[in-house]
Amino acid sequence: MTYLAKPRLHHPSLERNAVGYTRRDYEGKVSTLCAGCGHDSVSAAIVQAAWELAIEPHRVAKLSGIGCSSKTPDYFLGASHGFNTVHGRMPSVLTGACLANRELLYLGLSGDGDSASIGLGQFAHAMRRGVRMVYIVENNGVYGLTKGQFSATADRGSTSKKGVPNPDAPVDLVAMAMQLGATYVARSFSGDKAQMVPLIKGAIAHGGAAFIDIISPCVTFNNHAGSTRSYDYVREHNEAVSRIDFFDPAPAVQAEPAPGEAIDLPQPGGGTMRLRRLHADHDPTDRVGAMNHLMALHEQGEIATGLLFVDPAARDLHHALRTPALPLNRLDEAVLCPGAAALARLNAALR
Ligand SMILES: Cc1ncc(C[n+]2csc(CCOP(=O)(O)OP(=O)(O)O)c2C)c(N)n1
Ligand code: SF4
Ligand SMILES: [Mg+2]
Repeated sequence: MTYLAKPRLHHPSLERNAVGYTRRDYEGKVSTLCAGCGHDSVSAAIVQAAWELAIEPHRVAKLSGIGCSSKTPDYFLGASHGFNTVHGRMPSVLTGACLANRELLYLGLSGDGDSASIGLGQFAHAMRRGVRMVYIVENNGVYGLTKGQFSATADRGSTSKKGVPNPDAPVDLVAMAMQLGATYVARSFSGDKAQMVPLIKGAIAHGGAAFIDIISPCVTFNNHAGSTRSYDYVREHNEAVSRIDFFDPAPAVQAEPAPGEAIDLPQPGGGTMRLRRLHADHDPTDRVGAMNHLMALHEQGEIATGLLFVDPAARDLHHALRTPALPLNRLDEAVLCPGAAALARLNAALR
């Protein structure tokens, strides 16, 4: 048996959201990951974010590659569409689905091996093209599913479970996403649900290429002294650059922020993000400044978490390609076959 189904019965008094669903309606199957795996906390944060935003589960498409991280879409949003693709190929399948039907919310779930090793090219092109998606990497620095080899995000000098140091320089997916043109870039830690949930909500509302790298420790193969992806290491070196709150389009109550402490950023996909800067020199709308800040913290051995960059006026691939608002399978014959006169006009324009 590869999964366990959860009981369908709900207690009648469970709290319901604006579309009438309880949190249980956003859950998936019982996880088969190792007890304590960071990936399960990410799944719980996705459930919470989708429930709070009152997203109808049938409006979501979850896509993933291969790995323990890529198994997680089975453990949340059980009533949503899902496609477990090939190792490293999730971004191109997601791009195709997204272009065919812009009415769904696309959640791409991946691992550091899936996105920074075999899938690095796919990751890069999805970011630079501005695919409208929420792309989450559950980053543990190893290939968990194949028993703990270093992945491309492992820090140079960090050691494997058997004490062997990694000789290679790490790929920083956050820095790459910013450089390549992603318009919402964040990093979080699976041990910090209070930070993860609003970051995921902000990414969902963003309406462009949103990327979140979540440090998600592998308790079985990469949680020892010498690892820079262990729970202890990340807790000790986590430097939050910002805290965000996310408000849906009709917030009931909004507390007034103290002057200079917060900025409100309306999102192209709806809603408003209120961002509290924890570091006075971190301006999340300044891509170059955000990259400098990220690098400076990295040089000090710190891991910058929070919303690192956001472009509030983001444009996505639908805008660039002028795709139709209707899903392709709902375009009727009049649109698809405009007739001989239109074809003649087109041919004449090309002569
Ligand atoms: C084409 C191909 N190459 C290699 C593999 C073997 N493989 C399966 S999962 C994986 C790495 C997964 O690592 P990551 O994406 O970091 O996920 P994690 O298990 O750490 O969450 C590899 C190399 C495969 N399934 N397919
Ligand atoms: S092997 Fe690691 S990544 Fe995979 S489920 Fe276990 S703890 Fe999680
Ligand atoms: Mg991994």
